[in-house]
Amino acid sequence: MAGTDSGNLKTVRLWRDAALRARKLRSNLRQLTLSAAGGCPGTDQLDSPDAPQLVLPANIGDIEVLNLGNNGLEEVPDGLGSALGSLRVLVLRRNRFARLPPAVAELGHHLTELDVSHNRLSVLSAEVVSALRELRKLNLSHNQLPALPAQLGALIHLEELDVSFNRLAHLPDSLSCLSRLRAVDVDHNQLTAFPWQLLQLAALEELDVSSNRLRGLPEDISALRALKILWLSGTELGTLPSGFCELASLESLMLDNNGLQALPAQFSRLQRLKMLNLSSNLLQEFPAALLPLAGLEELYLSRNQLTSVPSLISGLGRLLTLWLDNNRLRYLPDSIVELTGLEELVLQGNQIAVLPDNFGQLSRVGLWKIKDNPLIQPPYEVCMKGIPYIAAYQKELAHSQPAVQPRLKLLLMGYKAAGKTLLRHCLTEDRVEGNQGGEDKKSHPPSPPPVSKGIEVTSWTADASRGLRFIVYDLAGDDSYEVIQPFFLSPGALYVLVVNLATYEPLRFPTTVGSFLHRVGARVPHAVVCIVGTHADLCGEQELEEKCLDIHRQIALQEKHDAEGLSRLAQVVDEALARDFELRSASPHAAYYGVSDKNLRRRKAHFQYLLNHRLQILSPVLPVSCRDPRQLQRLRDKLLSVAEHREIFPNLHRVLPRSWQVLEELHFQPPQAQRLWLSWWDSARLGLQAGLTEDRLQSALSYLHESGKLLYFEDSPALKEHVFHNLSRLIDILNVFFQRDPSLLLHKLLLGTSGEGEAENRGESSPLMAPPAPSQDALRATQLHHYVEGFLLHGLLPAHVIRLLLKPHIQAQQDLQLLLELLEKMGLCYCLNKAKGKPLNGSTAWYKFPCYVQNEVPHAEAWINGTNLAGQSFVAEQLQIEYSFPFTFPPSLFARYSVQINSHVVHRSDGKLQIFAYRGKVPVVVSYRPAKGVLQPDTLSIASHASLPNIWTAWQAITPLVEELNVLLQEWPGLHYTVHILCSKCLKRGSPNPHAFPGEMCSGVKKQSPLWGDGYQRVAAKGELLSQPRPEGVAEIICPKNGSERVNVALVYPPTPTVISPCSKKNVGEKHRNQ
Ligand SMILES: Nc1nc2c(ncn2[C@@H]2O[C@H](COP(=O)(O)OP(=O)(O)OP(=O)(O)O)[C@@H](O)[C@H]2O)c(=O)[nH]1
Ligand SMILES: [Mg+2]
Repeated sequence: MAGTDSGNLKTVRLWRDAALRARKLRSNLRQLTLSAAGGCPGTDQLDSPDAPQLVLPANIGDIEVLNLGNNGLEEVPDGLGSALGSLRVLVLRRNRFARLPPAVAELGHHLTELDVSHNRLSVLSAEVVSALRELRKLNLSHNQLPALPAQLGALIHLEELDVSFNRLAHLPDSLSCLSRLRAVDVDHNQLTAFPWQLLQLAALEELDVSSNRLRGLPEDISALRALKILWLSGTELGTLPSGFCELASLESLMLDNNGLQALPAQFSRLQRLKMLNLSSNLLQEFPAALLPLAGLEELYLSRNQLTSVPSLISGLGRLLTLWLDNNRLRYLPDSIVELTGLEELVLQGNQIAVLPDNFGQLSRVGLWKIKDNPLIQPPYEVCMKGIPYIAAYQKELAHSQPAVQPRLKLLLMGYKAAGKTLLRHCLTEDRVEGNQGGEDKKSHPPSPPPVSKGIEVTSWTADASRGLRFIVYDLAGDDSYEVIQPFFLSPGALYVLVVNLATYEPLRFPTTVGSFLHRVGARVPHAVVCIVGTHADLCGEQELEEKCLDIHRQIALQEKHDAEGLSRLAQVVDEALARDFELRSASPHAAYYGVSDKNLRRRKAHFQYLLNHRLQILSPVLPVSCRDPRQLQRLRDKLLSVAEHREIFPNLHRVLPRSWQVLEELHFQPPQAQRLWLSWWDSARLGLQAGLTEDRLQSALSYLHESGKLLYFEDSPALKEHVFHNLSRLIDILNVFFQRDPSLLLHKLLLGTSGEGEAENRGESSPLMAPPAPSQDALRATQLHHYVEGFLLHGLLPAHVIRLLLKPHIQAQQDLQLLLELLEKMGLCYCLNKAKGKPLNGSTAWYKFPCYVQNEVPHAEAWINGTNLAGQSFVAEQLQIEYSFPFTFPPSLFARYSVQINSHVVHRSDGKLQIFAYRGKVPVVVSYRPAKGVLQPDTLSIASHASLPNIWTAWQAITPLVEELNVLLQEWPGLHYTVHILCSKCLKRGSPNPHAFPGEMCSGVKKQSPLWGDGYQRVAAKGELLSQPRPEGVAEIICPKNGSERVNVALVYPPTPTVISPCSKKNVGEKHRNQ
């Protein structure tokens, strides 16, 4: 198979040819295009038993160009041969001809062009072929021809011949007589050697032999001296003969996918080469023979095994395009910056740590890909932003004093009571007591608190001599924190998964280890994880060994299972890609029915990404007892040695601009240090003080986020306006809402009321640990108790009770308001009774925290129409988009999503697994169905219904919700999920297993754009839903679950684009910032 690049290039060429052809035809020929009734054939027409009939109009004797393409014809219209005395060009492409229509022979003495591509020809009649003596161009591609007749040799005027995508194993000998042939396409056939007949064609300028198993080229290929364009992608060449280097006219050469390990030395004689594709070969060294090819403009060397690029590459001064992705490059030569004409530079998937100085000189580069390199200098986040940012960074570095500041974010995760907090105390305290003293000691009590305080962040100077610090995030294990935990998982951190070995048993692996690994992997692909087993002192020696081994074994099994699952999915995509798009679109039974090649390739790339970015789990399990100082010391040493690994944690070893350090210091100085968060503008002002302009501030903040010092959600449209530098205060506040203990909550409320009117207790000591409040009015206590119950059962709290809860943390009413807005933005709660943007006019605002909702089903009254989607039959048509999550479902996703949709719906009623609501007057249902075993994955679906003529209202209702979900899912780049549109007929029938049309379906045969892509390019996916036209000329689509049943196309495709989605928060943010 030709590679992706060759696919792209080929497409470009095809387009160019088509455009030229069309222009030529338009210029001065009399043309006629005829279509069968019903327009172009869609899926349904292809399957219909009756072939359409065409009738030729009268008086067409002077027509020179006749286009009968795209009509599903099996026979040409009657009288074709006799009626068209002047016909020169006949287009029969995309029909159903099984043989060349005999009538075509009658046109032979004047026909110069014949296009019968994309038909079902399996044989060519010698008689018809030999009649076409005047032909200049013949297109027979995309048929099923096993051979060509010898009579082809009689078409002595033939200049262009396209027989690609057939089943040819040989070419007829007579082909060698066609001395005027200028362009030949025999790609995608079953040739087993380079056809000698072609060597006789001295006029040949363009030749495509790709995707045949040639296994080598003849030495006398040198005979093709006129050849300008040669495509040899995927032909298993292995080596090139030296005669190849005599093809001195070559301008474009595709040699990708050929197992080439080297090029012949004389290759440099191909001095006219402008485009060379050597991707997907086995080159270990950059071929020296390329360096003298001074005219090269495009050079593709993707997917080889190159370890370096010679500095003489600067001699290729005309290069516009240079692709070096997916090699093993560790650095680039300094001279690469001299290639100032470069417009495309692709370096993704190498081992590059440092970019040369003055890299910013490559300012013309528009297509820039650098992902998946262990970049240190400039830092990864700068490189990702593009060449102008690199230029700015390098300029800045040159003017500032670099300072090294090793610091690493360390996250302790694990099931509740795994021993995280004690481990944190022991790891950090002993050290402090040992030799350093200072800040850390003061911030920790000598022994851990009896009750979990929730999430905590502390700083731990692990190696004073190097100044190495860990910022330790202790993520409480209780389920209630699941909804906020993901905010703290970020790339570039060290993850420590803590397991209680005393209580561990093999059956508990999924809950205590497996699910945590899945969560981290979904949020932070490629994260580095180390597994620590605590409570070793409570286990016998053999028990310890067995348990550690079991964890190790089960991790390996889980990894294998996931990787195999992904590979299988990738294989299905490959198989679908190997089939032609039209074949795929012809049968609703086919996998990826109707999905465009582009979408499939995107999906394939996503699977590849997931497979290449598995977690990096450092084995084996490290057992430790918090009672044994020696074991603790061993663990400390281990963590330090992991952190020291340059390849694993490049961040820790990089040199940072002085201004970044100043920025950090400024954030933590009074008065701003006291504030809960800073707005982007506040932060930008500090940046200016540090000498950082706004454009460069982003990189500095991303760095501070990754190294754990603050939280800055660059990718979240809702949160990127804030910089959370006061971590401990923010976390204290978040903890207040997620400590599910009723007595603690009540205690806090009583404390809050006791403070009313008194001097405010603003001490730093936790209210949790404070002594019980003085006696309260019993009535008041009962009332508060009632609120606590309502909160824990339904997630409901009125604003004034929230104020009581937050009393120790909040100064003014205004702060409370800001904080509530923040909680809404974070997707933790929403205001029940506040209309969008309107004040409450004095009434109490009630807040709902969906993660607390306990009732299984929403209150049925809200679903006034009395419909349910559980399987009854309906009068209305059902629309249901289903997201399914075969590997893992982020535990907090449904709760977060419940909040995200609030601005789009009214009259909602929430259950633990379902939300009933309305978009205007149209009902919508959002349902989460947890997995039931391996065969039925977790699903999240969005549904609505309406009568068929009004089905657009249902689309309008669910579209913003779908978009909202796509936005949310971007927070989990390592998550695999699929999107489907369930068959409305099946739903109506109450089928327990309705057919699922692929969500990235594209519209029929003509348009190849995606309905909405899922997975990889999620940003692109967003919004495509509404911008997607339905396939023209297709009214119904067959539902394969029930053979002949047809579903109205309006139930599978959204209507023509009419509505702009209201959910572009990103734009709102941008606008705000630009003000
Ligand atoms: N014997 C023994 N007890 C331990 C060890 N590590 C932790 N513990 C005890 O186990 C209990 C739970 O430990 P924590 O550190 O609070 O657990 P955690 O993982 O922080 O729990 P959450 O914060 O609720 O998720 C405490 O009583 C600890 O004293 C250990 O290595 N040996
Ligand atoms: Mg804890």
